[in-house]
Amino acid sequence: MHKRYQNARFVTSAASVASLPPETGAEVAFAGRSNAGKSSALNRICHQKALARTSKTPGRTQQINFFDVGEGRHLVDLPGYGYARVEKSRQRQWGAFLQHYLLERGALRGLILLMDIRHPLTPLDEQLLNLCREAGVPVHVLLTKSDKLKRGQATTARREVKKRLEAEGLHAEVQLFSALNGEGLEAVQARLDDWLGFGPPAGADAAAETSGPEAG
Ligand SMILES: Nc1nc2c(ncn2[C@@H]2O[C@H](COP(=O)(O)OP(=O)(O)O)[C@@H](O)[C@H]2O)c(=O)[nH]1
Ligand SMILES: [Mg+2]
Repeated sequence: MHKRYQNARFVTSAASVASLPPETGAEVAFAGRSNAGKSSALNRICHQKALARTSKTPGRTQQINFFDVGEGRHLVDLPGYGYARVEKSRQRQWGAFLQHYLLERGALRGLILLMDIRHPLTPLDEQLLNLCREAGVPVHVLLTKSDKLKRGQATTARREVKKRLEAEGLHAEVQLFSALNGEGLEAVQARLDDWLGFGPPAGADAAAETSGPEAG
C-alpha cells in the first residue's frame, strides 16, 4: 500500500491572491463541481477520515486549502464550483482568483479535475479545462463515484469523456475513481508522485528523500 500521503496535514487557507502562501515547492491542485466527491477523494488518497471536510451542504467555503505532504510539496484543495446558492458577485470574485492561481502559480505542476461519472463535462468543467489549457497546466481527470455504475457503463463513460476531450484538443488522462471502494487509488497516487517529483514509494529507503524540489 502507498503510504506517502498518509502524513498530509493542513497548513493554511487562502481566500485572496494576497493571502496565498509562498511557493516553497511543487503543488498539485484538486478541483471540481460541488458534490463531485473532492473531499472524499482527498481523504481516501491520504488515508485520513477528515483531512478535507466532506459535506452535504456544499459551496460555503470559498477558499483554497493547502495540505503539506512533505519535502516542500503540497496538495491544494480548490473550492467546489457550480453551487447555485452562491451569489453571482462572489462567483465572479472566485473566478478571478482561480484564474490568477492557475495562470501565475509557478509551483503548480498539474490539476486533478474531479467529475461525477454520471454528470461529466458540465459547462463549468469545460471553462476550467479551457483555463488550464490557456495556462499550460496539465490536467488529470478522475471520474468519481465509479461504484455507482455497472462496469460496462463506467468503461463507456470513460471512453466518451476521453473522446470529447480529444475532440477539444485536450490530452488529459482520464481514469475511474471511487472513494468508496478504492478503485483508481493507486493510479492517482502515481500521478501525484510523478507531478510532485517524488521517487517510487515503499521499499525505496528514505535515504535520498532529504532534499526539497528546489534543491536540485
Ligand atoms: N457512492 C459514492 N459516493 C461518494 C463517493 N465519493 C463521494 N461520495 C458522496 O458524494 C457526496 C459528496 O461528496 P464530497 O466528498 O463531500 O464532495 P465535494 O463537495 O466534491 O467535496 C457525499 O454524500 C459523499 O458521501 C464515492 O466514491 N462513491
Ligand atoms: Mg468538499
